[in-house]
Amino acid sequence: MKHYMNYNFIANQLDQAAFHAKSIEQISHTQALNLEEAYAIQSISIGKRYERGEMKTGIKLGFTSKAKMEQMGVHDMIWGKLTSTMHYESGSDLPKSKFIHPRAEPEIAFRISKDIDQLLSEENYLDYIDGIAVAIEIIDSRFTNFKFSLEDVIADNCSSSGYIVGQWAAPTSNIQGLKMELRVDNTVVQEGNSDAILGNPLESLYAASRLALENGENLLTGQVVLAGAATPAVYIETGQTIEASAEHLGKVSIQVK
Ligand code: OOG
Ligand code: MG
Repeated sequence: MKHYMNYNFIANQLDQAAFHAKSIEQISHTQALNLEEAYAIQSISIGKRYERGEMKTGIKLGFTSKAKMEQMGVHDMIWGKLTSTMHYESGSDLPKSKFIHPRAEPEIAFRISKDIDQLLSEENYLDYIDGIAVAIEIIDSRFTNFKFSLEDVIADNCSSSGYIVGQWAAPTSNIQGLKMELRVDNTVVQEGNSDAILGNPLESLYAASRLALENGENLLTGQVVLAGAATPAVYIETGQTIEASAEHLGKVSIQVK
């Protein structure tokens, strides 16, 4: 019980930091957490969003590419939840004031067409997915200076704060070896390849199904899986237009207002 109270306190701090766009000190500076505790805090913290009426819209994987692991100095795959208030339409405005120090990164998204009730693999994923798209993820660590340990960032719902999905394509299109780019005001600021994501972004989808099943986390029809960034993330500023593209899948963009 004592532990639970403590988790709740931290979960509330993280939730309020996100809600008010005000950073907090890293948890690991004052308290040691293990991975299990970090995910428990994440779950309580996101529960507070659900209580306010936000709905779960999917899950995101993080650190599925070497580029991201190296940028952030961590070494393991992580996962967090996406909610309805994190979703922005392509071409719309992203209000910078809702974020602390947002960064953008180019991703691949999958749309679920049938509630996931088994491990996905090459053999069965087409029964569960009806769309693949290029996406922008907006990450915004709730920790000062965007600095964290693996456990910190997990407790913080893996920095999830926004996502924008491009036009859905049929899931049969090959998504290996796609050139991916991130542009700020039409200048390429990051270039990568979809293979940077676990060798093939589909591996991220399979991992998402495994993590969801292992953790009793539903992945339901209409929800989205973000596979993780193919390149390091970049800080974004008011006035900028941010665009991500993936060969064959097209483009997606947002204006920072
Ligand atoms: C954590 C989130 C990582 C990704 O795509 O690798 C992530 C962070 O970098 O703040 O979303
Ligand atoms: Mg990401």
